[in-house]
Amino acid sequence: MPVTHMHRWKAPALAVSALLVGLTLPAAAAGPASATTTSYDTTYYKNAVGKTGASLKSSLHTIISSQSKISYSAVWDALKVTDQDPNNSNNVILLYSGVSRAKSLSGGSTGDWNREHVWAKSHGDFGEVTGPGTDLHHLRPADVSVNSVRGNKDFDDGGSAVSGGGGSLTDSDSFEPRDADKGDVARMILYMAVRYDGGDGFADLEPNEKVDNGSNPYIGKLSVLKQWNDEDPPSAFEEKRNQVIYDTYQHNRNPFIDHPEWVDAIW
Ligand SMILES: [Ca+2]
Ligand SMILES: [Ca+2]
Repeated sequence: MPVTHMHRWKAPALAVSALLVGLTLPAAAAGPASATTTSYDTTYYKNAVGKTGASLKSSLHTIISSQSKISYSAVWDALKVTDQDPNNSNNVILLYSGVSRAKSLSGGSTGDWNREHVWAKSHGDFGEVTGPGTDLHHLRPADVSVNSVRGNKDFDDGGSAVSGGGGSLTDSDSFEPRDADKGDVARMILYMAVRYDGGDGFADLEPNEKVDNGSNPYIGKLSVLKQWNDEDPPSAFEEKRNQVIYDTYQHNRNPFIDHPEWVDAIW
Protein backbone atom coordinates (compact mmCIF):
# COMPACT_ATOMS: atom_id res chain seq x y z
CA MET A 1 0.00 0.00 0.00
CA PRO A 2 1.38 3.44 -0.91
CA VAL A 3 1.14 4.95 2.56
CA THR A 4 2.91 2.06 4.25
CA HIS A 5 5.56 2.01 1.57
CA MET A 6 6.24 5.72 1.97
CA HIS A 7 6.53 5.42 5.72
CA ARG A 8 8.92 2.49 5.57
CA TRP A 9 11.02 4.17 2.92
CA LYS A 10 11.36 7.43 4.85
CA ALA A 11 12.29 6.00 8.24
CA PRO A 12 15.92 5.14 7.35
CA ALA A 13 16.43 8.60 5.83
CA LEU A 14 15.40 10.27 9.06
CA ALA A 15 17.75 8.04 11.02
CA VAL A 16 20.62 9.03 8.74
CA SER A 17 19.77 12.72 9.18
CA ALA A 18 19.80 12.35 12.94
CA LEU A 19 23.18 10.65 12.75
CA LEU A 20 24.58 13.45 10.58
CA VAL A 21 23.37 16.09 13.04
CA GLY A 22 25.13 14.22 15.82
CA LEU A 23 28.34 13.97 13.82
CA THR A 24 28.44 17.65 12.93
CA LEU A 25 27.67 18.99 16.42
CA PRO A 26 31.33 19.30 17.53
CA ALA A 27 31.99 21.66 14.60
CA ALA A 28 29.49 24.15 16.05
CA ALA A 29 31.91 25.06 18.81
CA ALA A 30 34.51 26.04 16.20
CA GLY A 31 32.64 29.20 15.20
CA PRO A 32 31.27 29.10 11.66
CA ALA A 33 27.74 27.80 11.27
CA SER A 34 27.71 24.03 11.06
CA ALA A 35 25.43 21.92 8.90
CA THR A 36 21.82 21.95 9.96
CA THR A 37 18.87 19.84 8.89
CA THR A 38 15.34 21.16 8.56
CA SER A 39 11.97 19.67 7.84
CA TYR A 40 12.13 21.38 4.42
CA ASP A 41 15.26 19.56 3.24
CA THR A 42 13.38 16.69 1.62
CA THR A 43 10.73 18.97 0.11
CA TYR A 44 11.35 22.69 -0.46
CA TYR A 45 15.15 22.41 -0.56
CA LYS A 46 15.48 18.95 -2.08
CA ASN A 47 17.16 20.23 -5.28
CA ALA A 48 19.69 22.29 -3.29
CA VAL A 49 20.75 19.96 -0.48
CA GLY A 50 24.27 18.60 -1.01
CA LYS A 51 25.35 21.34 -3.41
CA THR A 52 27.93 24.10 -2.86
CA GLY A 53 29.19 27.23 -4.60
CA ALA A 54 27.58 28.52 -7.79
CA SER A 55 25.55 25.33 -8.13
CA LEU A 56 23.94 25.84 -4.71
CA LYS A 57 23.31 29.54 -5.42
CA SER A 58 21.67 28.72 -8.74
CA SER A 59 19.46 26.02 -7.24
CA LEU A 60 18.37 28.30 -4.42
CA HIS A 61 17.63 31.09 -6.90
CA THR A 62 15.24 28.80 -8.78
CA ILE A 63 13.60 27.59 -5.56
CA ILE A 64 13.01 30.98 -3.93
CA SER A 65 12.01 32.77 -7.13
CA SER A 66 8.67 30.95 -7.05
CA GLN A 67 6.77 33.39 -4.87
CA SER A 68 3.78 35.69 -4.45
CA LYS A 69 4.36 39.46 -4.36
CA ILE A 70 2.60 42.24 -2.50
CA SER A 71 2.25 45.96 -3.18
CA TYR A 72 4.27 48.58 -1.31
CA SER A 73 1.13 49.85 0.44
CA ALA A 74 0.36 46.29 1.62
CA VAL A 75 3.82 46.13 3.24
CA TRP A 76 2.58 48.27 6.16
CA ASP A 77 0.05 45.70 7.34
CA ALA A 78 2.33 42.75 6.56
CA LEU A 79 5.10 44.14 8.80
CA LYS A 80 2.58 44.44 11.65
CA VAL A 81 2.29 40.65 11.45
CA THR A 82 5.83 39.55 10.55
CA ASP A 83 7.50 41.79 13.13
CA GLN A 84 4.94 41.74 15.92
CA ASP A 85 6.39 41.98 19.42
CA PRO A 86 6.04 38.45 20.90
CA ASN A 87 5.24 40.08 24.26
CA ASN A 88 2.80 42.77 23.06
CA SER A 89 0.52 42.19 20.09
CA ASN A 90 -0.13 45.95 19.79
CA ASN A 91 3.54 46.58 18.95
CA VAL A 92 6.25 45.78 16.41
CA ILE A 93 9.97 45.32 17.17
CA LEU A 94 12.10 47.83 15.27
CA LEU A 95 15.25 46.77 13.42
CA TYR A 96 18.56 48.37 14.50
CA SER A 97 17.16 49.88 17.74
CA GLY A 98 15.34 46.81 19.10
CA VAL A 99 12.61 49.14 20.39
CA SER A 100 9.04 47.85 20.79
CA ARG A 101 6.69 50.49 19.31
CA ALA A 102 2.94 50.73 18.73
CA LYS A 103 1.79 49.40 15.36
CA SER A 104 -0.40 52.50 15.15
CA LEU A 105 2.70 54.75 14.99
CA SER A 106 3.42 53.83 11.36
CA GLY A 107 4.30 56.88 9.29
CA GLY A 108 6.94 59.39 8.39
CA SER A 109 7.23 61.69 11.39
CA THR A 110 9.81 61.69 14.18
CA GLY A 111 8.77 58.98 16.64
CA ASP A 112 7.04 56.91 13.96
CA TRP A 113 8.29 53.68 12.39
CA ASN A 114 8.52 53.18 8.66
CA ARG A 115 9.51 50.58 6.07
CA GLU A 116 13.27 50.04 5.99
CA HIS A 117 14.78 48.46 2.86
CA VAL A 118 17.74 46.59 4.35
CA TRP A 119 19.06 46.16 0.81
CA ALA A 120 19.01 49.94 0.20
CA LYS A 121 16.60 50.53 -2.67
CA SER A 122 19.03 52.89 -4.42
CA HIS A 123 21.61 50.09 -4.77
CA GLY A 124 20.31 48.77 -8.07
CA ASP A 125 17.67 51.49 -8.22
CA PHE A 126 14.61 49.25 -7.78
CA GLY A 127 12.78 51.80 -5.65
CA GLU A 128 9.38 50.80 -4.26
CA VAL A 129 8.21 48.83 -7.28
CA THR A 130 6.53 45.47 -6.60
CA GLY A 131 9.41 42.99 -6.57
CA PRO A 132 12.65 43.76 -4.73
CA GLY A 133 11.11 47.03 -3.51
CA THR A 134 8.35 45.15 -1.67
CA ASP A 135 10.09 41.88 -0.77
CA LEU A 136 9.27 41.25 2.90
CA HIS A 137 12.41 39.16 3.37
CA HIS A 138 14.45 42.40 3.53
CA LEU A 139 11.81 44.90 4.69
CA ARG A 140 11.66 45.67 8.41
CA PRO A 141 10.01 48.27 10.60
CA ALA A 142 12.60 50.83 11.75
CA ASP A 143 12.52 54.11 13.64
CA VAL A 144 12.16 56.98 11.15
CA SER A 145 15.25 58.80 12.46
CA VAL A 146 17.45 55.70 12.70
CA ASN A 147 16.34 54.66 9.21
CA SER A 148 17.35 58.11 7.97
CA VAL A 149 20.81 57.76 9.53
CA ARG A 150 21.30 54.38 7.87
CA GLY A 151 20.16 55.88 4.56
CA ASN A 152 21.73 53.90 1.72
CA LYS A 153 25.02 53.22 3.49
CA ASP A 154 26.79 49.92 3.07
CA PHE A 155 27.39 47.70 6.11
CA ASP A 156 30.72 47.56 7.95
CA ASP A 157 32.09 47.60 11.49
CA GLY A 158 32.84 50.88 13.22
CA GLY A 159 31.75 54.47 13.74
CA SER A 160 30.05 56.42 16.50
CA ALA A 161 26.80 55.65 18.30
CA VAL A 162 23.54 56.28 16.42
CA SER A 163 21.10 58.31 18.53
CA GLY A 164 18.28 55.96 19.57
CA GLY A 165 20.00 53.21 17.63
CA GLY A 166 20.20 50.63 20.41
CA GLY A 167 23.99 50.38 20.10
CA SER A 168 24.19 50.64 16.32
CA LEU A 169 27.17 52.60 14.95
CA THR A 170 27.73 54.70 11.87
CA ASP A 171 30.36 56.76 10.08
CA SER A 172 30.38 58.63 6.78
CA ASP A 173 30.21 55.56 4.55
CA SER A 174 28.89 52.62 6.57
CA PHE A 175 26.43 51.39 9.19
CA GLU A 176 26.90 48.73 11.89
CA PRO A 177 23.64 47.36 13.39
CA ARG A 178 23.44 46.48 17.08
CA ASP A 179 24.78 42.97 17.76
CA ALA A 180 21.35 41.28 17.91
CA ASP A 181 20.54 42.44 14.37
CA LYS A 182 23.89 41.75 12.69
CA GLY A 183 23.09 38.23 11.55
CA ASP A 184 19.58 39.23 10.47
CA VAL A 185 21.04 41.94 8.24
CA ALA A 186 23.61 39.60 6.73
CA ARG A 187 21.02 36.93 5.92
CA MET A 188 18.61 39.50 4.43
CA ILE A 189 21.31 40.97 2.18
CA LEU A 190 22.43 37.54 0.98
CA TYR A 191 18.82 36.44 0.37
CA MET A 192 18.48 39.44 -1.96
CA ALA A 193 21.70 38.51 -3.78
CA VAL A 194 20.39 35.01 -4.49
CA ARG A 195 16.80 36.01 -5.27
CA TYR A 196 17.61 38.83 -7.72
CA ASP A 197 19.91 37.71 -10.54
CA GLY A 198 19.00 40.12 -13.31
CA GLY A 199 15.56 38.74 -14.23
CA ASP A 200 12.17 40.48 -14.31
CA GLY A 201 13.76 43.77 -15.42
CA PHE A 202 15.64 44.23 -12.13
CA ALA A 203 19.38 44.46 -11.53
CA ASP A 204 21.53 41.50 -10.50
CA LEU A 205 22.11 42.26 -6.82
CA GLU A 206 25.40 41.03 -5.34
CA PRO A 207 27.53 41.58 -2.23
CA ASN A 208 31.08 42.93 -2.58
CA GLU A 209 33.96 44.17 -0.43
CA LYS A 210 33.31 47.91 -0.81
CA VAL A 211 31.50 50.53 1.29
CA ASP A 212 30.98 53.24 -1.32
CA ASN A 213 28.67 51.41 -3.71
CA GLY A 214 26.27 54.29 -4.29
CA SER A 215 23.59 53.35 -6.83
CA ASN A 216 25.48 50.30 -8.14
CA PRO A 217 23.62 47.02 -7.50
CA TYR A 218 26.09 45.96 -4.80
CA ILE A 219 26.27 46.04 -1.01
CA GLY A 220 29.34 45.51 1.16
CA LYS A 221 31.21 44.35 2.95
CA LEU A 222 30.80 40.68 2.24
CA SER A 223 33.54 39.57 4.64
CA VAL A 224 31.86 41.50 7.47
CA LEU A 225 28.41 40.14 6.61
CA LYS A 226 29.82 36.60 6.71
CA GLN A 227 31.27 37.29 10.14
CA TRP A 228 27.96 38.74 11.37
CA ASN A 229 26.15 35.63 10.13
CA ASP A 230 28.42 33.54 12.35
CA GLU A 231 28.24 35.83 15.38
CA ASP A 232 24.45 36.22 15.46
CA PRO A 233 22.73 32.94 14.50
CA PRO A 234 19.01 32.90 13.58
CA SER A 235 16.78 33.69 16.55
CA ALA A 236 13.27 32.40 17.24
CA PHE A 237 11.96 35.81 16.15
CA GLU A 238 13.80 35.62 12.83
CA GLU A 239 12.70 32.02 12.21
CA LYS A 240 9.08 32.82 12.96
CA ARG A 241 9.23 35.80 10.63
CA ASN A 242 10.56 33.57 7.83
CA GLN A 243 7.73 31.12 8.46
CA VAL A 244 5.02 33.81 8.43
CA ILE A 245 6.31 35.19 5.11
CA TYR A 246 6.32 31.65 3.71
CA ASP A 247 2.90 30.63 5.05
CA THR A 248 0.95 33.86 4.62
CA TYR A 249 2.52 36.29 2.15
CA GLN A 250 5.17 35.24 -0.34
CA HIS A 251 5.33 31.43 -0.07
CA ASN A 252 9.11 31.52 -0.40
CA ARG A 253 11.79 31.20 2.28
CA ASN A 254 15.09 32.83 3.19
CA PRO A 255 17.44 29.82 2.85
CA PHE A 256 20.09 31.42 5.07
CA ILE A 257 17.74 31.48 8.06
CA ASP A 258 17.06 27.77 7.57
CA HIS A 259 20.67 26.96 6.68
CA PRO A 260 23.09 29.68 7.89
CA GLU A 261 26.01 27.46 6.85
CA TRP A 262 24.97 27.94 3.21
CA VAL A 263 26.44 31.46 3.40
CA ASP A 264 29.94 30.03 3.63
CA ALA A 265 29.05 27.26 1.17
CA ILE A 266 28.35 29.93 -1.49
CA TRP A 267 30.68 32.79 -0.55
CA1 LIG B 1 19.62 38.24 15.46
CA1 LIG C 1 22.27 38.17 -7.64
